[in-house]
Amino acid sequence: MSKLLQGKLALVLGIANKWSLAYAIAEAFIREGATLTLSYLGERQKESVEELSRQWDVAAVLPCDVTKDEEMAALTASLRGLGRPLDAVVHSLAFANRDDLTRPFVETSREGFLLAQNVSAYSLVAVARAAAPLMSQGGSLTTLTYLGSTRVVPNYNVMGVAKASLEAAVRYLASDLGEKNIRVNAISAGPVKTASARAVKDFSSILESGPKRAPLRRNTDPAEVADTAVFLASDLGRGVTGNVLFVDAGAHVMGL
Ligand code: IMJ
Repeated sequence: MSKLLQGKLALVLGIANKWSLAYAIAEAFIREGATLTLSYLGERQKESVEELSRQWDVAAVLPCDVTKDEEMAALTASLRGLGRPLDAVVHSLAFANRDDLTRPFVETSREGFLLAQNVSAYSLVAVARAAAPLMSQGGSLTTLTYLGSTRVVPNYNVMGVAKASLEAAVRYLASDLGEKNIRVNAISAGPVKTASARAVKDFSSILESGPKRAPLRRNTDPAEVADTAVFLASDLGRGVTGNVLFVDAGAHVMGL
């Protein structure tokens, strides 16, 4: 069978290590024949992303701090330098102050609120603006979200509000960019033990609920999140935009 992303150029933002959802997505994109460009945040991640990228067909490893307009402009310039159109972008990044994910939400400071919004939600708009001019043949922009955007999940707090904003941005970007045949979607993944989640208090007990509560009676596997990202980036997803797709073993449908 022909590969789903053969001949496509993709940018994946948000690989921190092998456990990142972005890493599973990069692996699946490679499996399906895509050429990758990867981004890293700061010098500390540079080495580890470059190290991980050596096993793949990677066209470029580029710096990208989504809070800096000059780095977004440099990202566009570097991608343009590759001399071929960009087909797909995966945005898999978020940040909130750790304190804001433990203290009661009502105690969130203005600064902490704006930080979470800036890195976790506005960054999708910044990435869309940086990438859209390069998607001359249309394209796909996919972000990662979580159920805490629409339901209260203990401790998710300021990230829940940022994810609500992110999901709304998905819809407005889909509306703006649709005329260029650029599709914008989010994948709402069930809990996965990534570096972002490991820091969460009682994460093990959250993972214990999957096999008991989820319709599929198990937790979410990063590989199935990645396969949905492949679908959205591929021609099979051509009619899908402005959507939030749950890849969570069905957990979101349950009332109790
Ligand atoms: C995060 C906090 C509270 C509950 C949580 C999570 N649950 C899940 C997560 C149930 C699944 C992970 N998640 C979906 C996230 O979006 C995490 C974002 C995040 C994590 C950290 C930890 C370390 C830090 N800042 C962070 N910022 C965002 O300093």
